[in-house]
Amino acid sequence: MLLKRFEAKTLPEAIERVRASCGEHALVVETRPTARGFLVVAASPDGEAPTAAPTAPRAAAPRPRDQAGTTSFLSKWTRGFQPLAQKALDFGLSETVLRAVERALLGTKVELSRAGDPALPSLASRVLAALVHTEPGLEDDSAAFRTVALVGPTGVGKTTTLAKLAARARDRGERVAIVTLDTYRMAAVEQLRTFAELLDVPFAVAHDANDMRRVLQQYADCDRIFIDTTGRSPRNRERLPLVEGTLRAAGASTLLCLAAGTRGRDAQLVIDAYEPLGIEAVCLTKWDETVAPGEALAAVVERGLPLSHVCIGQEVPADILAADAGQLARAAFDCETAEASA
Ligand SMILES: Nc1nc2c(ncn2[C@@H]2O[C@H](COP(=O)(O)OP(=O)(O)OP(=O)(O)O)[C@@H](O)[C@H]2O)c(=O)[nH]1
Ligand SMILES: [Mg+2]
Repeated sequence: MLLKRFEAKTLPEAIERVRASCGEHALVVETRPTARGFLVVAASPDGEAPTAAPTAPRAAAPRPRDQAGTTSFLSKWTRGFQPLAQKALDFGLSETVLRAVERALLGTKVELSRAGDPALPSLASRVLAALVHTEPGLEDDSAAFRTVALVGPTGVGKTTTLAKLAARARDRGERVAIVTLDTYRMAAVEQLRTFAELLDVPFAVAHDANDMRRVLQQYADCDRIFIDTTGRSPRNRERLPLVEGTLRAAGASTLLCLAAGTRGRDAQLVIDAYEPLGIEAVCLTKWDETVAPGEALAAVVERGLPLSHVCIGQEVPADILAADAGQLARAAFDCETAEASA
């Protein structure tokens, strides 16, 4: 069984899509409002052919009774799922995401009432991987990411990530240009100019929306234009409308850089702060600096945002990987080291 995600403007529309795709006994794992309407995560029960029957999908299956009858912390989970849940919690994954995975597993043939089903870890990883959306648009020729702005809190690695992405694009044979809006921090322009020189790609500074339009015309023949922005505390939204206007003028897609070690609530705060810009994808940076990247990862998953890359060090351009949902999910359940897994 694989989880599928259904988004629509209204909940009834989303449920209708679930019904059409997963059938009358669809297992609804999660429903929640999103910026664009409603998201429903659901799956067809094993072996059931999808139908378009007009009855409502049933709610998620109840958890089997905890046979141990204990009230300990771990009894929150089915016995079979407990060891995996513990690993994933150590990794930082949220209970919300884990609960969704466990519920989805209840609709499968895997044994959850006792520990040790050998099929469980790989199936759980597959279910979690289905919840992790990835965005390959920065690595292929999709027009959506032709002009991309890197945004995020101070010091998360926006400029470094931009340099890594620009180098990868250039190495694929794309004509690349770099523009910066960051004239706020001292030496920010020089930092990026140096990267641009090392990469041998054109570089410009834009001070406002008019500047940005002019610069983009100048780079009209480029395949990819990367825009760097000033780091902002997520609690200071004052200058955001200005950046928003300039990025809209550029028609830029927004890549949110979020440090992988950010705690869950703070990650939600960052996402809230940058949501007005319209976040097209998230890059988890500094994966190498944390032992619990799951909190930031869970925040991204819970908000239904796609993940584009994971950054694993300071080296440009080597320390960046395209996000791989399967590998991230296996890392969460296996507690592999970041370098080996991301
Ligand atoms: N360990 C590690 N360090 C990183 C990573 N990405 C960037 N850094 C380092 O983090 C520091 C800040 O990186 P910048 O790219 O300047 O961050 P920024 O978000 O552009 O910073 P501001 O423009 O000041 O907001 C630098 O020392 C980078 O080398 C990463 O994935 N892992
Ligand atoms: Mg910077």
